[in-house]
This record gives sequence, C-alpha cells and structure tokens, in this order.
Amino acid sequence: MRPTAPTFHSRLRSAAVAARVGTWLGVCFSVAFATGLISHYAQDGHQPIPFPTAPSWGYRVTQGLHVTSGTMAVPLLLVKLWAVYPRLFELRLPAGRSRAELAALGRHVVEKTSIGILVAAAIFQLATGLANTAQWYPWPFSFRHVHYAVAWLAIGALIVHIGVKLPVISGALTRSVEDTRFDRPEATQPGAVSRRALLRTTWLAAGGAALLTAGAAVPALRKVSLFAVRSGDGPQGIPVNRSARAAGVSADDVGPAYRLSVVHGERTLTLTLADLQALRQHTRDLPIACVEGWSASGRWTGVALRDLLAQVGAPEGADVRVVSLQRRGGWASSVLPANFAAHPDTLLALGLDGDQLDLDHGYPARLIAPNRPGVLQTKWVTRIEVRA
Ligand SMILES: Nc1nc2c(c(=O)[nH]1)N[C@H]1C(S)=C(S)[C@@H](COP(=O)(O)O)O[C@H]1N2
Ligand SMILES: [Mo]
Repeated sequence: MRPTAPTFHSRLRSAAVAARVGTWLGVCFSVAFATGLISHYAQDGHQPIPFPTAPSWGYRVTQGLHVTSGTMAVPLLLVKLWAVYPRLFELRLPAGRSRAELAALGRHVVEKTSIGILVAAAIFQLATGLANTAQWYPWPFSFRHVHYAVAWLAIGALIVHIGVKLPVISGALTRSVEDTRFDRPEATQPGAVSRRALLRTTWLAAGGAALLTAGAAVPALRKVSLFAVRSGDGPQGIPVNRSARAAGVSADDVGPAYRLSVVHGERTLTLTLADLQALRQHTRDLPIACVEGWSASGRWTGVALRDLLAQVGAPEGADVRVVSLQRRGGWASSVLPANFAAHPDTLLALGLDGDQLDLDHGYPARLIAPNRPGVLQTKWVTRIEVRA
C-alpha cells in the first residue's frame, strides 16, 4: 500500500508567512553565528591574532547577544517549520529527460538536501545551546567544539537555502502578506486566524523570549527574566556557577596552609594570603560574563598580575597558566594570553565590592581580566606559571 501524503488546506502555511518569519530567523542565526565565532575564538588556545582586551565589556555584550538571539530563534523556528511543513511531502520528479527538466531536478535535490541539513543543524544548535545555558550536558562530546562545527553546517545550508529560494523570498516580501501567488494549490481555506495575527503572535513570542533571557545580562530586565535562572543574587550580588564545594575546595586548602606560587623557569615565588594583601592593591570594575549568557559587574580589588610576574622576571610577551586548587570538574586551569597577562586591569583579585572574596567566588584569590569569557576567570588560584 502506498502511503498518501497528507493534504494541508490552511492558507496560513504559506510562503508569505515563511518568508517573513524566515527573514527574522536568518537575522537571529547570523547574530548567533557571528557572536559564536567570537566566543569560540576567545576560548581558543592557539590564536594567531590575540583576542583583544578591550572593551572590557565586549564579551559581555557579544555573549549576551549570542544567547538572546538563539533563544529568540526557538519560537521563530517552530513557526517557520510549521508554515513549510507541507512542502516536506512534495516530490517534484520530472516527466522527461530534457535538459531543462534535469536541471530542475538538480535544483530540487540541492534544495531538499540543504533544507534537510539546515533543519537538523538548526534544531541541534538551539537544543544544545539551550541545554548549555541550563548547565545541562546530556551528551558525551565537547559542547564547544561540536556546537562550533555544526554552526558552519547550519550557516552553509542557510546560505544555499536563501540562494535557492531567493525568487520566492523576494516575491513574497515585496507583496502583501495576504497575496496568494506563492501558495500551494491545495491551500485554499482561510486559517483559524489571519496571517497578520499569526505573524504578530510570532513576533510577540520572539520578543518575549528575548525579554525572558536578556535579563541575565541587563540588570534592568532582571525582574522580568524568568528564564535567566541564575541572574539574581549570588553571594556579593554575583551568581556562582561552580561552588567551592562542587569543585572540591576544602577549608584546609584555603586556611593558613594556603600558598600562591608564581613560577618562572627555576624561579619560584611563594606567597601567603597576608603577603598578597601586603602588595600594592588595585581596584577595577569588571564583569563576569559567562558563556551561558548571564553576566554581572563587580568591583574587584587585588594585586595586578603583571606586578607578580615582574617579581619573577617574566619576559614581556609570555603567556601565563593560572591553576586552581580545585580537585573536581573542568576549568581547573586556564591560559592567559600575553596581552591579557600584561594588561594593567588584569588582577589576582582578593576582594569584591569592598569585602574579602566569598569562598564561592574563589577565595582567597581569583583571576579577573577584561573582555574574557567567564569560564576562563579561574577561581581559587594557587599557582601561576610563566610559559617560556
Ligand atoms: N577553578 C574554577 N574557576 C572557575 C570555574 C570553575 O568551574 N572552576 N567556573 C568559571 C565559570 S564558567 C564562570 S562563569 C566564572 C563564574 O565566577 P563566579 O562564580 O565568581 O560568578 O568562574 C569561572 N571560574
Ligand atoms: Mo561560565
């Protein structure tokens, strides 16, 4: 028995709706792609051109945009897929073998393949991205590398898709939304609501998703941001991703036995917390900007990293590895590129907002540098190594 394709009669499922929603979906994906490249590069250990240290709030903005545009894309993608779903059942096989017919078949195959890749990649990106913002990693692969690779698939397929569909897209966008020229022949019945109402609801849903997310980065929106689960208070007004307890940092580790070693070749400088407090202190306003999109500004006080490096005779232009006391889980160390290590705003912070650092913010000492992904702002620092 041959399966019969379902028929869809509603005029809502139309190119007129798909082109309009698709335009905004394309904007969201482009913003997410560009800001995603920035985030990936910022975390790359082998940067041919150093990631810039300015503006200090740069990563806060780009990563906030990344997560907000990705979240906005969720309702847009759902409506877009709903609008084009009947097309899935269309198979245009040519009747003959003329050149024109074979060319049309070729276009059809390219179109269907690119759509298949695009839909799969788009769903994958939004699902893994959202799961990541919720700190849920139900997969065995490295989130960052796979999310990055699939982003190229998605953007490549998107470009092919737009290229193939350009005549329909421009035709639909330059006509009234009620125009029926690009409708499927069987789409003859009015939908439950008008096309305009469907579009208005879609924009509202996307705007709502943005508002619910953006509060993670924009303090004024915090009250309305239901999705921004960790945007509220943490100790000292800054959220905590991994607590000292979760990292396996014990009271003994940070008690009188605490030492900071600054190592350059054969030279090692060992400091107690009191030694660090006796060094010249600097205060800087810098944000913690998490890859998950939330960010919060703090007033950090501590020792300039370059002062510590100078004490062991570190050469200008050396990268620096920062190692945590942490015993469990990832992000126990990070590499600070030379331009960050030398920057006067890069601190080994001992205090936050006039108080001693909270244990969960990295007491006794944590790294804080301008324009750096939060994941690389290492907490509970016990060792600083100059890389030759
Ligand atoms: N040692 C260590 N440092 C760390 C982490 C970690 O898991 N271990 N998490 C990082 C991440 S993902 C972020 S966003 C920031 C958060 O800093 P906060 O907890 O002080 O807000 O710390 C970073 N520093
Ligand atoms: Mo983070």
